[in-house]
Amino acid sequence: KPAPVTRGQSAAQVNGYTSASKPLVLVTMGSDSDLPVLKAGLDILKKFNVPYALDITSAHRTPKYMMKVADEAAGKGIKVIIAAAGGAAHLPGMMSSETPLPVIGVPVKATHMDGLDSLLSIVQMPRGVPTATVGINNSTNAALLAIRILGSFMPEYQDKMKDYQRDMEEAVIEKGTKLRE
Ligand code: RP5
Repeated sequence: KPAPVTRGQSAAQVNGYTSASKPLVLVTMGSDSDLPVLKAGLDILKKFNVPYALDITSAHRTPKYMMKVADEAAGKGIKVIIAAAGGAAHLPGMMSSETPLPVIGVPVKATHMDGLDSLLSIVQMPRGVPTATVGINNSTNAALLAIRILGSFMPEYQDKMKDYQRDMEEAVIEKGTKLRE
């Protein structure tokens, strides 16, 4: 559970997540209530030593700011945007409409519709405005996909991804071995 936030601090800072000075990935969300869902993905970015920036850009509450952030991201050296939102989750698609960068949407389970509303809001984009979509609350896969994209032109991330996949494979094989014993 995230630690309580006091005046002058952001939930991200309180929980040990701070923006890097030269980020490659922008992780943004519709509300700081989405932050607990993003924690697993942020941990993956940290594990792979990916510099990231954090922000809150609501498609509905801060539409002008959201578009500004999307518009400026590529010029600031960002290579991939991860955008999490729940309910009428327009954030990833709207950011995708304003940037040439790949945008990965994380549907957040935030309403009585269990995240299906968020999933469909993000995945059903019109032709011409692609927005990658991971499973509901699956910020882990959003981070891993972002790292794979970085790995396509930064060999060090591709090497780390191969190590991650090998470790995952070994862990599953080991579990199976124990079951067969
Ligand atoms: C969305 O509305 C946010 O992404 C969040 O998932 C949901 C609820 O936001 P809060 O009312 O908790 O701020 O825009």
